[in-house]
Amino acid sequence: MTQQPQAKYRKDYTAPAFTISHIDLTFDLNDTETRVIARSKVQQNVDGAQTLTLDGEGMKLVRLEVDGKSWSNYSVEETQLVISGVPATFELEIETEINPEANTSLEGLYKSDGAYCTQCEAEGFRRITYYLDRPDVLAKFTTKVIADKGAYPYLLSNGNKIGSGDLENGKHWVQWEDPFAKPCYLFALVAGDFDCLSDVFVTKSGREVALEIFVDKGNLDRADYAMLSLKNSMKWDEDRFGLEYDLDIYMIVAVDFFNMGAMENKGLNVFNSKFVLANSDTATDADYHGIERVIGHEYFHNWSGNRVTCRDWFQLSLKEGLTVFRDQEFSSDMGSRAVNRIGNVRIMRSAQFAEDRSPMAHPIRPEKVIEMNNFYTVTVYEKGSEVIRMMHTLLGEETFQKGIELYFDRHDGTAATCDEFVQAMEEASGFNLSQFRLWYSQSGTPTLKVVSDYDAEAKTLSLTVSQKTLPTADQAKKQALLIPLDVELYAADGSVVALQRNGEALNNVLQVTAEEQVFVFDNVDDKPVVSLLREFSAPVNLEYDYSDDELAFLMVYARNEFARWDASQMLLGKHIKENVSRIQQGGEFSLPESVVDAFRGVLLNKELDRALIAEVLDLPTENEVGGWYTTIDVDAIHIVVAAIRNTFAQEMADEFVAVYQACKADKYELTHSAAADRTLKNVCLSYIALSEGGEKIVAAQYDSADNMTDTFAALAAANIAELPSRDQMMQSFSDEWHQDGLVMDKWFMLQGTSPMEGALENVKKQMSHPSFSLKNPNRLRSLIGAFAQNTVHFHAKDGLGYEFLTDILIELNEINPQVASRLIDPLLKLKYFDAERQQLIRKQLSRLVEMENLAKDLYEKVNKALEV
Ligand code: B3K
Ligand code: ZN
Repeated sequence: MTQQPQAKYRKDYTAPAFTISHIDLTFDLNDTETRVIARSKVQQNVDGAQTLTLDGEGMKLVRLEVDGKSWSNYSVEETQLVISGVPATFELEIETEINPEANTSLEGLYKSDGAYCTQCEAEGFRRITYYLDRPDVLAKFTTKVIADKGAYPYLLSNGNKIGSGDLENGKHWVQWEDPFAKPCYLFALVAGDFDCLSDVFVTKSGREVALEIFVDKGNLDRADYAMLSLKNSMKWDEDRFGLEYDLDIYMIVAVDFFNMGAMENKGLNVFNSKFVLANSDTATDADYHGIERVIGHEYFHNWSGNRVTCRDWFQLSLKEGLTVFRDQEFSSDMGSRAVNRIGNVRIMRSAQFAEDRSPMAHPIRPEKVIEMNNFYTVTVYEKGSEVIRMMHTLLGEETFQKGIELYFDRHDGTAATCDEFVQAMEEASGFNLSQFRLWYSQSGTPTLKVVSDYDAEAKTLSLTVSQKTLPTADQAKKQALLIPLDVELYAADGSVVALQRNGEALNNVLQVTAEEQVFVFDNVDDKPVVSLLREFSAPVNLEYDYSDDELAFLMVYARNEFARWDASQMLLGKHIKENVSRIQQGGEFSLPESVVDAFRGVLLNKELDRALIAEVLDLPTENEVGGWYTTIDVDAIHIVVAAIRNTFAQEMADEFVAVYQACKADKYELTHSAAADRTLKNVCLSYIALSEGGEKIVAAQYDSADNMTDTFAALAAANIAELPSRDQMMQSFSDEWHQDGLVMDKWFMLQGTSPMEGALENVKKQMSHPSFSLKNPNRLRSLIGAFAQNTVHFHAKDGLGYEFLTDILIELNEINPQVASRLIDPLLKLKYFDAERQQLIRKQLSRLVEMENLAKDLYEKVNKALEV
């Protein structure tokens, strides 16, 4: 390492010395030598400033002019261009040369297969030209793109097209103008040869917006669902948030090489093709759901992110937390609210709670950052959304919307802070959010412990609620938070007991504000069953001493579907924990008949939404279970989760077959209810695969399936049950789909998560499969990322899993540090394993830390992990 990467702190924010109001860009595209001319109008922003320091990396400076004259008073440093003695207002012209073909980091301008595309968030624009690469510098952009007309018939950028023409040598040009001032992270350019799906959306005020989705040639039949989702998003944002689209055109381009899901560049979204392309032969119901979600997410950013952006990157949750909240609400309004909520909560409990326990723990508004790309996390996104959701719960939809309106009115066209968002909510509602603000600065998962006490004589129920947040890697001291706790009481016959105190009706959402607090309810005739933290009303761990009977009761009687599912999870959790300790003490696995019966009751309940039944029967992952322990016993957890799966499979074998048959459809339909049937059918299949005679049913489904959901479910069932026919099915799938990377990702994922003996050797072997490439982030995540979640094999005591991942990280450090930095996460949690495994992980992390050229991304994480 030449120079140690430096951290930046939130507290050090200062306004920029200069701002840029306009920038005119010209790109002359060439694979290895692209020329970029940037003409900017620069103004002094701090009195007396004379030195303009621009960000820039990995490019050649060709020419520098100030007010039309060559300027020599500058110095080029590794990551900056320092221009001295400049006037208060001037025009700056910079010509640079970059090499898109050599750019494997997929940040800045790069080539994805045959097309040029850009990714500028967070700090990628500085790889295109020297600029004030920070979100609080908002400029109006025009962009002229020049390229070979035959190879790149489409030349796209932000805003509206304002001119085009042909040039000599078979080249052509197109010029774009974006009327909205924006930070450079929202800049985009795409050049390529595509098929284009076009449509029109008429906004509520009657404006026509052209919609265009660009896909690789031959993929037009896979773009319809993305288009439908886009139109639904536009309509939904008008109906629910009153927000209308503002340009004449909205473009989406699908590319195969992309580091994340998608990017909300103004008027020109660039998407990972995974979140655009789908038809029933290639995509599962889960893929369709992902497309709807991500198309919505990026569209919603047009207001929450683009019209109002972030003052600095520490405020990232201002746009991401709010936009995740908006996309979650969109998915819930379009489909099943309960199933969507369950999905959100599973992510919180498995991934976000785990992040809070890791060396990378941070509040939703981080205080200290070395590499910004490391902070696009489940904490900033998902917990950020939970924080918005808590405000929604406390204020109610109507008042919340008033706050949103005030926020957008007040901050439109500017770069804002999280504090300003809360301020708008507070002003619009009159609700005091001062204690609530702590959610922005305090990291960690609070534990909410509830003890109930029923007084039969006084007919009162009291709930003693205490909260505690343990120290996290980044923050030792914690304070009491304002925690909304949604509760309901049930009488033995399942009827709801109204919450009241001194003759007054109480709200279901209790406000927990102190370390310990008692809530008393009157007129409770008999000892009730308590339903707590309904809808997961706060991102906390709940501790309450439920009996099996109470949980089984809630699985049937809780009014709210989410609460029923949650009760089933708590019941499973209790028995998983009990069995893990039994196994650790040399005992035998056992599961009471009553637990199986509770689940059987749900399976056979004809009143319930089938998608919800499927969620109840879908066991927590071994990774999620690991998160309940301070020392994770991967082997015991594996034994117990597998034993529960097997017990269910054996004890409910007939019921699974019956429900499987009942859910079968004559023909494929892409509706929420048909998808719910498929989900339940395929959960049944995963159990059927484990019981006698199951293999035949699995094979029959694989052979006769007329859609990818069913094909993949059969393959996954064979994989997890290690059926003898598994290899043959995998082979036939690969024979059919090896040309199609996106479809093969499903196959690679199964290879990565296979429980088979020799799983690691198998993963290594699949890296030479013709469809695999280390340069493609989707392939990497599917095979290598999945293997790192394959707990028993990844954490094998010989340490070879750790060594394998580290070998790959070393290679990726050069190719694509951002993706490497995502893959490393399982190695950061070393302190939760036994001494032997810790030692093995430490050895691998040391290999990384000793590298000469370790990228900032890995540097930040590895060092934090080794400090702990
Ligand atoms: N804003 C982008 C994420 C950019 C990630 C940069 N490493 C996508 C999104 O959240 O919508
Ligand atoms: Zn986002």
